[in-house]
Amino acid sequence: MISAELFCDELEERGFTVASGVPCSFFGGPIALLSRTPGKYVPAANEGAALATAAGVALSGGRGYVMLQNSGLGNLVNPLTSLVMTYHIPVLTFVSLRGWPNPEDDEPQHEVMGRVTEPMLDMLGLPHWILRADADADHFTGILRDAEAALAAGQAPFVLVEKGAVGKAHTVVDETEQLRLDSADVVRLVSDLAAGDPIIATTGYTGRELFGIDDRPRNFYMQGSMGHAAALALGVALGRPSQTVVALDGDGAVLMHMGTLSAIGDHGPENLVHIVLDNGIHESTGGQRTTSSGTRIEEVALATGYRTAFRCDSMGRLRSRFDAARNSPGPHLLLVPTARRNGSIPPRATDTHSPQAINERFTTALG
Ligand SMILES: Cc1ncc(C[n+]2csc(CCOP(=O)(O)OP(=O)(O)O)c2C)c(N)n1
Repeated sequence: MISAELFCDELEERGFTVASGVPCSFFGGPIALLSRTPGKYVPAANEGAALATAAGVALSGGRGYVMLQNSGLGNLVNPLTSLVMTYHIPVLTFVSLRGWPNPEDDEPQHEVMGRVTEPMLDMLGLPHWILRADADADHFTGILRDAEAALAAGQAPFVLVEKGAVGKAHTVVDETEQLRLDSADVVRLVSDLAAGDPIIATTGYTGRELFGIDDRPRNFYMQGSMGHAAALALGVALGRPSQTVVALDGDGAVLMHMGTLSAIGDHGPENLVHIVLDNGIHESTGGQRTTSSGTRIEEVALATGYRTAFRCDSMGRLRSRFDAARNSPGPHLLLVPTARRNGSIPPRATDTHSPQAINERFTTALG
């Protein structure tokens, strides 16, 4: 393992002064270190935007790099092929290797990408190296030398990062106290109030919390596919117009594919209630900050055409707004500021149910 300090310092010494990305816990150390200095790390909405930002840094004469989880490689491929490769813009990309080398050691949503990450880069003709868990400083600097040669040759080099290859660093927590609710209390209340309604829960801790609190067949735990819970709920709502459908989302996930708010606002499903647990961080990957503190997601929802959108900073308000939303035409958005979780996080739904079983029992429960 190399330390997070060494990772960041070696890149900075080579002139890579700006990083961008979407967090994976594998990069928790470097992101925590870089985030201590304003301007060094840009928390991107999605992986494609991270790549484009780093490409912009390169166009301006600087050097940028990107860090992402391989589950987000699909989000990156479009600007990779159309922008970085086509315009020959030198950007260095680090991709974590989830679901690899043994997919059984990881969650099921990582199985396919674990298997195809390297072949995908081969197909695209991109040079790549693996930073192994037992790599030392010499190995890392050797990879960086090779990557720099590839950049100089107009290629887009990738470094694939094994679990444990880069060390951790202490995350500085923003303690600015807003009125924030306990997310488990919120999920419990929503699950109670939603009674027989289907709930589509976003990836990470939120779905786990719902599973731990109240595992019912009408819950769809969306492990992976970050940012698409609301779009999935939109589809379900369209297929079941007489049934209230609840999307239980996270701020990082909403920001990742914020255009979906516009699609929902435009389409106007009357039976959709979209709840966003806004803790201001990507908590499931270690607590890296999102940009939600500067973005009024509920106001964006209203601006796109949601019928109502409210910030609910008390349990009483959430209860009354949820009841009102269920009983009046939507789409509705309820944004709930939630606190960083403390205590243990419930297990993943897929430790108990296979993804296919989650699908089948959800479909059966919908009738
Ligand atoms: C496309 C993609 N990029 C990155 C990830 C890794 N990832 C899993 S959960 C998560 C954080 C989600 O943040 P948020 O929606 O705010 O929920 P929280 O973790 O705070 O509950 C990330 C970045 C992923 N699963 N998919």
